[in-house]
Amino acid sequence: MGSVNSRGHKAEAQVVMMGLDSAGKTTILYKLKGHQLVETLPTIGFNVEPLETPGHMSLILWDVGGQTQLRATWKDYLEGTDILVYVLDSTDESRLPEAVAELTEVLEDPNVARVPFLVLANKQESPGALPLLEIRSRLGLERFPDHCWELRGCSALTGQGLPEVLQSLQSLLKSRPSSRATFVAW
Ligand code: G3D
Repeated sequence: MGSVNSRGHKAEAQVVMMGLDSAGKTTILYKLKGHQLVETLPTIGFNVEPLETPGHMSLILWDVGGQTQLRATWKDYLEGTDILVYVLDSTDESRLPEAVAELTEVLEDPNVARVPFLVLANKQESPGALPLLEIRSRLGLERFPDHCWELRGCSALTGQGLPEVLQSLQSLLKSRPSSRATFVAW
């Protein structure tokens, strides 16, 4: 996955964004691109966009469809991944165990061994959103000591927390392949 430059290195970092359907992945992708109004349809396959971090690091961000029948294809996107972004719907408490189980399965794939990951607790502006501390404890991310990770709250609807997402991607890219865990509060 991704283009290779003349020195045999990938020209841009490959960032793969996954999560259950309706978590807000496509909205996040296009909000990060600077689009104000985003009308989304369920993603069949993937959306992909180039992005740049504040420190001028170039990324290719893949938004992979999260409907149940598409999750079997997630592993096809993992080879060559530099960072995994996993989006949660903070208002969907009933599907949080399912989301955690799917994340665990992804992180067990050998293609993402030691790959840093960023968990985005989206829809934090919603009155029904679970607080970040609660989400943190339910995720149990300490189970993955071989990965450098961050957890962030955000709202793709209001844009709150999205500039910090780009900063996190930049710092996680720089951190590779360290295994330090980081927690960033909403
Ligand atoms: P997906 O790509 O993960 O499947 P989408 O998710 O980006 O298609 O978003 C699913 C629904 O959640 C959309 O609403 C979208 O507007 C909404 N959404 C995305 N981000 C946020 C957020 O931060 N806050 C709130 N409140 N809603 C959000 P519809 O109504 O079109 O299904």
